[in-house]
Amino acid sequence: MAPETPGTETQALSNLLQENRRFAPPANLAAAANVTAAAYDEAAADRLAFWERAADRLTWAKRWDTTLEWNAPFSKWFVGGQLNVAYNCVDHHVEAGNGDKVAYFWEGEPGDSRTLTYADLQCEVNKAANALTELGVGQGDRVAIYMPMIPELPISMLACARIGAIHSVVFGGFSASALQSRIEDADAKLVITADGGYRRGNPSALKPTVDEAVANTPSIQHVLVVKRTNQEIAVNERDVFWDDIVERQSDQHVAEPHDAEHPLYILYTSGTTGKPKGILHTTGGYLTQTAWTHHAVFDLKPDSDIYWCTADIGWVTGHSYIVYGPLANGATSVIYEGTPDTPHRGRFWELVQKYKITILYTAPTAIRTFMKWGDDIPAKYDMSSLRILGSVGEPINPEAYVWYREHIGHDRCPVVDTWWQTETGAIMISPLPGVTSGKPGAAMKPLPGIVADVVDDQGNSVPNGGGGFLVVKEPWPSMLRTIWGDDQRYIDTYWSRFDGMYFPGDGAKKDEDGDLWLLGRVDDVMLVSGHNISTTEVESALVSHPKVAEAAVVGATDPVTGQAIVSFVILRGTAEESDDIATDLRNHVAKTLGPIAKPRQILVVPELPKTRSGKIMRRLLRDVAENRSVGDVTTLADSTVMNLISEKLPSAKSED
Ligand code: 6R9
Repeated sequence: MAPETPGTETQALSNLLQENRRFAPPANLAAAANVTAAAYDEAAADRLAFWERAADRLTWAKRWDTTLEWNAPFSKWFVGGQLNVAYNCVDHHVEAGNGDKVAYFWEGEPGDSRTLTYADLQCEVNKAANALTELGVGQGDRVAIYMPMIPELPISMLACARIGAIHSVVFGGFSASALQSRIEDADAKLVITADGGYRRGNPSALKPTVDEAVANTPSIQHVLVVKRTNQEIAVNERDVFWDDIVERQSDQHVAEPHDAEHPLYILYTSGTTGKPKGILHTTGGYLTQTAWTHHAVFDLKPDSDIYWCTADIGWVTGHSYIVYGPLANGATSVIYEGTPDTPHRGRFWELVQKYKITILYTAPTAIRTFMKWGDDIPAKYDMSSLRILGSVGEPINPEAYVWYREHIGHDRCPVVDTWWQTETGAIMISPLPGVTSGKPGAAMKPLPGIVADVVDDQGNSVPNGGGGFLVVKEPWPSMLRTIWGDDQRYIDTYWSRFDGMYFPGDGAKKDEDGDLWLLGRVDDVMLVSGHNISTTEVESALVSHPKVAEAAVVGATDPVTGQAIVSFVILRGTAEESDDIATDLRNHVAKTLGPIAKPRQILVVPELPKTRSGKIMRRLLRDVAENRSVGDVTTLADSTVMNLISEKLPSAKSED
């Protein structure tokens, strides 16, 4: 574990954290698993044949001629094939005799609920598809969707998919200018929205934001409005109400097949800088990989599982693992409209108990929040239905993983840490719950059919025990096809750092067994006395202290070491802030990772700045650590957080 000599290593990231805990798959789960270890060998023997078998799980109107056409970095999958995504997600299950099966148990934040069977979903999607056609939306047209987490959101997405219109879902927390720029970039014809949704106990308006955005977007012909909260809204000439136009449509609609490479949706990612990128996903490859990974990674048994992904549908996790993957597999899912603390901090566990949820997929940020709120809250609920737990969005700290296993999974449920991105469309690196002996904090291995590696800055594969850049070396079915309207930016952003390899922008390491650990965005890596140290490892070391619930670290300019590590920590519910906490934590990190990783400064803060999808925004913390005025906070979930943190500065506990 001794740090390498500065300057001599070719690897890009130090490997500091040691983790020896292992969790083998439960025997009964392994014995009945959808996917076994054989899948790795099968995919290694013939990768394209493996993906062909995955594609054959879907219903094709016309089978493809060529599995992959690869004109690097542009791919086409299942070329010549035709299928309809909405048919696969809905009609197929009704025709198979499962019309009465529940597709979605929907729970509103105020406690209202709706149950939609596959037959109900078919009627609703057909009516919405007919309404879109009446509104002049046709194949290839773009539809912006700006909605709360209500059933009309997946219904709208499926209606677009059905008629071959391209949806662009914009997260309901974004501002009018963010919505406007996304409408403009995609040149959308229609916006689908709602008067508002419920958040933190109150109706929260959406329609005024749409009105503001579309005042300047001449491409928008209509705004289709669902009434959710019945709050008062301005009504403009181009507005059409869902109740008026959708409800009077026929519930019959013939789903025409679309080309396998027909665009399915655009989803914008902001990244760290610049104009948002419109990530483009297409039809056949995307549905193949979302459906297969949902079947494999969550071991979904459509007849007995109740599956809940807590993400917002406005993010890729919701697209792939609330809408397309689960529906293609005929799953029964739960959708929840609101926040985990409304009306009380046990709301998630109340839902697990109420719906007897068997598979739960959530984010490390949520898990750390639950740790902070205290173990006693989940302990009040019956969680015995759970059998698999998933994590996505950020590296999961080993301590958060172990807490999740113990306090939510009662040591019975494997935890699958799933690495992927908006750009990859579907899960790429993850344990398989019936195969892998999990290590807390590790995403373990690329899934069968995925070829990923860790390379040094020259693009050479690092040996086991080494750290560097994560890359994907072969095309995969659900990969982004381009950035909407900007092929050159697609090439520059993802394919120019390493020749012939996809570079996602994340750091990673291979441990002694060759298993993969994600180490955060390479933009966040700290350079301390010549060592590249990942934020993830230091944060995980801090979270492994019994008093710490959450931590964020950044590198701040330092006259002696180049950069020095500055840590922001949130204490657990039970922990008291004491005078020696900073010394304690600094020593704890030094003991866990080595003296090189010892933070210069520890700040105890009440909150951390996060994006609306829960990722920590270290850029803003760097501003605080370097005493600059804080930069652009428009993508923060709560813009007041930075004031709370800055107030803590004078009392900064620094030692040397
Ligand atoms: C699905 C999603 C992608 C970025 C990605 C990485 C981080 C996601 C992770 C993870 C470590 C995991 N990320 N899952 N890091 N372990 N299991 O989150 O998509 O919003 O596009 O973010 O999130 O940094 O590059 P997206």
